[in-house]
Amino acid sequence: VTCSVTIRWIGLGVVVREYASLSHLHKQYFGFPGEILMRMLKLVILPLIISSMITGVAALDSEVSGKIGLRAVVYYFSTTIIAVILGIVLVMTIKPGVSQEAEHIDRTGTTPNVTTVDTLLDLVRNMFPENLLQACFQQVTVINITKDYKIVGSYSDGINVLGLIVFCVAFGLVIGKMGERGRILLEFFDALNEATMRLVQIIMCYMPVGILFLIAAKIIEVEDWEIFRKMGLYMVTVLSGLAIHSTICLPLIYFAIVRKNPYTFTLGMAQALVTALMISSSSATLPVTFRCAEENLRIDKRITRFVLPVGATINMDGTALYEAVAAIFIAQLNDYSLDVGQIVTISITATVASIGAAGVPNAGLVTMVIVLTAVGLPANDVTLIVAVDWLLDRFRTMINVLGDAYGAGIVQKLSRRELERMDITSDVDVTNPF
Ligand code: DAS
Repeated sequence: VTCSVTIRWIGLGVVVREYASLSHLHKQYFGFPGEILMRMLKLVILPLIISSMITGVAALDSEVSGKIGLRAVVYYFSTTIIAVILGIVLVMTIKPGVSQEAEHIDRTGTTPNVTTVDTLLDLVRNMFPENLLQACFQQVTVINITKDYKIVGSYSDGINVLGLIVFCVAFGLVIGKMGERGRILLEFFDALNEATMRLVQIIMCYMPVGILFLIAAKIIEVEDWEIFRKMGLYMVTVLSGLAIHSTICLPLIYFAIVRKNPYTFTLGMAQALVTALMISSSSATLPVTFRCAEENLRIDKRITRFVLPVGATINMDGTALYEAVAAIFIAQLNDYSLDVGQIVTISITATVASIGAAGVPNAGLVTMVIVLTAVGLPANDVTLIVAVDWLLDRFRTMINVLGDAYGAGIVQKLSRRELERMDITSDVDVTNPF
C-alpha cells in the first residue's frame, strides 16, 4: 500500500510537472496554492503556542499536586528530551540534507569536518550563550512580537518563539495558582485553544490541495534529482531514530525502573501500536491504548486515567524526534550552518512543539513551523518533508503511543505506595473510563 501510494504521488507530481511545463505556467503561480497553505500554518503559530502552552502548564500544575502526576510529567520530559537528542545525533551523523560534493570536500579535509562528538561537546560547553538567554528572556509584547528578533545568532523575521514559550510557561504557572480568577482566565485560554485547533482542522482540510501544489512546484524546480536521495536519507534518519528510541531507549528506561521484560510489555501493546500505525492519531487510539494497558498489562486504572490521556496530548517522543531531525535536515538542504545555540533552540522548540501538537494526523507538521521560525529557517522547505509526512506520521504516532504506555507502567511501579494507601483509605470503584 505504501509503495503504491508513493508511486501515485510521484506519478501525479510528474503529470503536474508536464502540464506546468506544457502550459508554461510560471513556477510561482504553481506554487501559489502551496504558499497559501504555508502562510495559513504560520498564522496559527501564535495562538497555538500561547493557548496550548498556557493551558497545558496551568492544567499540569493543578493535576501534578499528586506525586503520581509529577512522576508522569518528569517521565514525559525526560523521554522527550532523550528522543530529541537522539534525533539530533543521528541527523548530524547521517547528514541527509548535505550534498554529496559537500560531503566529499569534508572527507578530503579541505573544510573542517565537524564530527558529531565535536558538536555535542560544543553544545555542553556553550549551553547558554548570552544571546540564548537574551532570546529566552527578551521582552515579548504583541506589538514587538512581529519585529525582527536576534534569536541565538540568527535573525528571524517572525516570532521570538523562545521568548514567547518562556512567557507562556511562567504565565501558565501563575494562573494555575490564582484560584477562582485563575480558573476564569484558564477557561478563556481553553476556549482559545479549542478555537485554534478548529482552525487547524480547517487548514488540514485544505492540506492535500496545498501539499499537491507544493510538491508540484518543488518538482518543477528540481534541477538535479539528488533531492530524492536526500529525501530517502531523511526518511532513513527519522525511521532509525524512532526504531532506536522504541527498541532501546524506552525499553532500557522501563527495565531499569520496573525490572521486567520490556519487550513483553511492547507485545502487550501490539494492538494499540497497529491501530496508531493505521490511523496516525494518538487521541483516536486512546480507547485501544486503555484496553491494552489495563487488560493485557494489568496497569492500575488510577494510573492509566491520568497518564494515558495527558500523555496522548503532551508526551510525543516520536513527534519531538521527527521535528528536530526535520529542522536540521532543512538547514542542511539550505547549506545553513547551525551554531550550537541554534541546535539548543531546536532541541527546546522541538520539545515544546511536540507538547503543542495535538494527537491527530499531521499535527507534528503543523507545529514544525514553530521550530523553523525559532531558528529563522525557510518554512517553505517544509514542502519536501510534507511529501513523506503521511508515512512518517504513522510511525511517529506509534512511538508516541508506546511512550505513553511505558510511562503508565513506570509511574505505576514508582507509585506503589500511594496506590496501596489509596486501597486502604478509599473504596473507589475504579471503572474503566471507556
Ligand atoms: N499524528 C500525531 C499523533 O497522533 C503525531 C504527529 O503528527 O507528529 O501523535
